[in-house]
Amino acid sequence: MKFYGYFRSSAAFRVRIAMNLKGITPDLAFIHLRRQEQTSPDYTRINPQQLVPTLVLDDGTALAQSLAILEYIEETHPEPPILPKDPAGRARVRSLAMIPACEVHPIQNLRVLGYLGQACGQDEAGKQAWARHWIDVGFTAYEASVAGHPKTGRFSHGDTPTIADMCLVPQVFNAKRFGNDLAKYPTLMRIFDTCMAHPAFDRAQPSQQPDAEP
Ligand SMILES: N[C@@H](CCC(=O)N[C@@H](CS)C(=O)NCC(=O)O)C(=O)O
Repeated sequence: MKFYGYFRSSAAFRVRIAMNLKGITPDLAFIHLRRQEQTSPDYTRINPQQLVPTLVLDDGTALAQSLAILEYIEETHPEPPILPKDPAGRARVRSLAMIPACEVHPIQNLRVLGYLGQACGQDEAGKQAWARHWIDVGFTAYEASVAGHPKTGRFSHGDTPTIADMCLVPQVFNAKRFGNDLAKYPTLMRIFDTCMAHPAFDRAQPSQQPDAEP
């Protein structure tokens, strides 16, 4: 298998965590997003969405979209599980995962912030305020969903990492970059700290990647 990622990509970070947990060690390819390598003809042939990550299987099948890749990994490498066994638990985990993955990350993505600047005249401060706002909206919902919930454990759901944690943690890294006040989210941050003490999360963080830059 070959994994196309970028050290600072949140979506690639999610998949790196799952691969670390499950002991999957693909070949690595690095797509430099700031240099727009995602729009090159070669990469566009692999991933017409021009986004990372992409996981290319040994038979050449290219899988795009981190949530789809996480589900593929779970189905093909079931141990340790990253989704609960019960349908309601799985639905809760997917629903939590979708807060950062669907409600926050897509609207503070590189190309969206770029468009805000180029087409809407926003300066750097304006773009950062936009990102902080939507992170706050998502994190307020996440905090309310996990704080005091009977299914919340050491992690977002129970005492082992799930897809929800894999989507949450990279979003917290983004929030730190944008300067959000994270003290407003004590349960979310308690879960983040638990995750980052886990080697699978720690080894997946941007600074630990071979293509990391200061
Ligand atoms: N929903 C996609 C999001 C992928 C995505 O937005 N990737 C970002 C990096 S985190 C990217 O490739 N951005 C390139 C760009 O904005 O041009 C997924 O979960 O895989």
